[in-house]
Amino acid sequence: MNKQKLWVALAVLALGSVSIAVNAKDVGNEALKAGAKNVDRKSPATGAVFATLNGQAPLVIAHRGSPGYLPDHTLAGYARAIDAGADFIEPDLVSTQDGVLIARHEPNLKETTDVASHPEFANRKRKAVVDGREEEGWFASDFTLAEIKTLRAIQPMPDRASAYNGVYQIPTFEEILALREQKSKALGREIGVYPETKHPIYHQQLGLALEQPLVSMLDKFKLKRKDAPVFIQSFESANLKLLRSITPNKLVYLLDGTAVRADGSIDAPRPYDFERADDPRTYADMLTPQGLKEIKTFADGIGPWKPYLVSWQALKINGAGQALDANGDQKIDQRDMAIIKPSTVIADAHKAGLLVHAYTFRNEPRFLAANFENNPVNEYRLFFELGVDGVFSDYADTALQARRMFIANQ
Ligand SMILES: [Ca+2]
Ligand SMILES: [Ca+2]
Repeated sequence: MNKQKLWVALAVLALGSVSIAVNAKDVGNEALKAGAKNVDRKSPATGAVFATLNGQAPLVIAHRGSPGYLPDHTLAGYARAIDAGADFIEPDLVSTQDGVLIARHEPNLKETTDVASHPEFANRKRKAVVDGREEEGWFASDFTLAEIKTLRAIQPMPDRASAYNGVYQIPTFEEILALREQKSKALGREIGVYPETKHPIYHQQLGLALEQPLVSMLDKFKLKRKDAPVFIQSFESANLKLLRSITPNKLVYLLDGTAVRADGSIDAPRPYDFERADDPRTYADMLTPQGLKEIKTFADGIGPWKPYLVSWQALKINGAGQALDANGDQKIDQRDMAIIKPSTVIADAHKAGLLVHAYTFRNEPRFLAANFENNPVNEYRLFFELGVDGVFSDYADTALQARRMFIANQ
């Protein structure tokens, strides 16, 4: 079935209440071919074989360390990714009560630490509003670093190995930079660090702003310079603009999405700083050529959610246009989706002079569209062909293997 026929089928379907299944290969392989065909792999700047902004090989960024194998954001996880060959390690930063930057994906410690099993902290459990949304748990800003150090990291994803739960401490940003320095010396290569300021406005409101402590710590390790192997990332542009005024480090604007609809369109939220400032624009608005031009005034690159580059549509939908279980495994996930033709975001961003580092690449089949046939290497290959400048991966080893294969097959 060609794409036009698929759309007709979906349109007809929307009127009735029956469901329809289409073959992932019919839809996705067409998209894969379109991706490869539309890209001139040779960089006009360097004549190199990559269609990246600078013509160099795409970076492998060890997203949260090695979360596919060890609990997120642990020194052991970062070290494992470095030993596998990752170019960058990626700590998410939140603040303790005493103003120390630690690596956690959320200010709420509930999902990624064993805090719930510490009776001495039972009375710290409370509700808090993070970026306008109320949640309950234990919040890093209620704990001193000394108290945080009595906790241990746990794996938040139930289908990933839990064998190392309770083993590792929560690292500080300082410890991570020390590890980076030591490993760079030992391995004879400069390992990059890619810190993310989590919920910048939330931290500013607590009187625990992340920006200055982050820059001061980079300075302490002689990394406060434009050519340092550092990218600072944020989902808010307001604090990137602030960072621009206090450090020469390279900055990356992250662009989030809420969901991909069954038809492949993306439900794009507003950045929290835009919400606060009554700016009506969404992340999708910032990915137009005009939005990208604006981003270039305060950042060196963008970190978009993957579907903004290559989206997907449901292989089977119901009369209400909702995705159904297409492969019959009683679950609805990526395996029930087929990728569609790539967007022009990478080309548009490159035209604006911006790097494109896409997130998040994962090995588990439930995160892989049907066309990739349960093989994450196929997904990396498509994004490398499209000219992505870097990939945030939960499995740096697989991303590196995919990069080696991509280079070998040139
Ligand atoms: Ca992150
Ligand atoms: Ca399914």
